Amino acid sequence: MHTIRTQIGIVGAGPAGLMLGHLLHLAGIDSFIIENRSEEYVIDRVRAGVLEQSTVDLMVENGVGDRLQREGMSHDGIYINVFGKRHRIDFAELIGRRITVYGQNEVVKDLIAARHKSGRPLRFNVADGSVHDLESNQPKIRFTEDDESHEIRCDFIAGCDGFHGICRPSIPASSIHIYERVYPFGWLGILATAPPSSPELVYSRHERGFALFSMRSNSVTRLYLQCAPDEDLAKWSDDRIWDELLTRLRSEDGWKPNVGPITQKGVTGMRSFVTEPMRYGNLFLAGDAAHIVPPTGAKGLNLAMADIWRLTRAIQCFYELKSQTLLDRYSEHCLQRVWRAQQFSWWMTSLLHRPDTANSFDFRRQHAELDYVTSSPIAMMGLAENYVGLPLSETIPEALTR
Ligand code: RFL
Ligand code: PHB
Repeated sequence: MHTIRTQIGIVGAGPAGLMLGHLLHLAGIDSFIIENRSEEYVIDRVRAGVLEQSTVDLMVENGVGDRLQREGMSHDGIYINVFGKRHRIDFAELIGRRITVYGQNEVVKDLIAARHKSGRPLRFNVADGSVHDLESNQPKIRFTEDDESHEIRCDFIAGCDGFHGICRPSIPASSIHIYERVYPFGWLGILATAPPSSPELVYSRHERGFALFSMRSNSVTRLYLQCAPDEDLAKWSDDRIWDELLTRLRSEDGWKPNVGPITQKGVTGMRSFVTEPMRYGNLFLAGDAAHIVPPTGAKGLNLAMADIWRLTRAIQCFYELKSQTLLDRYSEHCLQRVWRAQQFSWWMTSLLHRPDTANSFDFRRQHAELDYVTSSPIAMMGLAENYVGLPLSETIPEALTR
């Protein structure tokens, strides 16, 4: 067995693991990142598109935001299409902040480039990952690479390995509490080569169910349809997908998405999920490894970045000030934001989807809520404040802010 010594062992090279590795590098702290997929797979995985201002600021302030600033699309608001009528929610006017549309795969690409540039280790295609001695002062990660066994000995392990990773399941069930809700629907998502026909996102509640219009660039449109959680993609020809998208998104003012060749399609189930606490011994969970939100609020990646910002500060505080305080409060600090995003994501989901089992009361109630949120400036302000997200703020020991 080949032994590796580092300060922080990171499992997972998604946005959370890569950003943690980058921020630690800037702070002069050593880390070793392992990822069980290939570099190409991680970069090509199509996921999030909406970045909160705080995520953009974190990337720019830490030297990984150049391309984001050049190519990211700044949006002042969104549209909500209520049974064919489009309403605009103007974030910039309501609360003076905006969002940026920049694909998660671009974020990952930029972070991988920064990692390669740093010269610090990032290993793709590893197998048999496992974590050990989590309660000790020297937790360990074991993995195999090219049939050779390795053991990483570190001070802390960051479990950044997403919802299906190995870190969370390595915590004894009696030491964590899981809060979960699984929704009775999913999203069928596509990428199409078609110029976006609206400069801003359109969330649509149609009689036949939810649909979302988003984008990735001036020539690529990203679209989603509410479907069954186990929807069989084979039953969806490109023509059927476009028919359904056009039906659900078209609005009375004549707006509809541009149609073009579909280059990627997939189905995603939807769940709300929280692990408490986000720590066991010297294993710290971050991002999707600790919590999942339904994508309607566009919060998952942003929450992952907020966790990483906190975890970096806590680790810095440990090495620079010999203080465990922020590590001890990591979970509590993260969970405040996590639960707020959970509430918002659940609310956006229930506001905009066609419930499977709705009775006529539920339908009328949802309609009244949609009316309220698209007509009252106060209700719009609540949506806007949550959608663009809160700034990252926290009491950080003064020595670390200098
Ligand atoms: P990730 O991205 O899942 O990365 C985890 C990484 O760990 C690797 N891994 C392992 N590595 C080593 N050993 C093992 N045993 C391992 N097991 C797993 C995995 O291969 C992977 O590379 O988690 P992370 O870093 O926490 O990032 C979270 C985000 O990916 C996620 O929250 C977002 O994609 C959610 N999301 C959205 N978030 C937003 O903020 N804004 C959005 O607009 C938005 N839209 C979306 C979304 C997610 C979606 N899907 C597909 C779930 C839209 C969709 C459709
Ligand atoms: C996306 O562009 O992929 C996207 C946008 C908004 C969401 C979810 C996903 O709420």
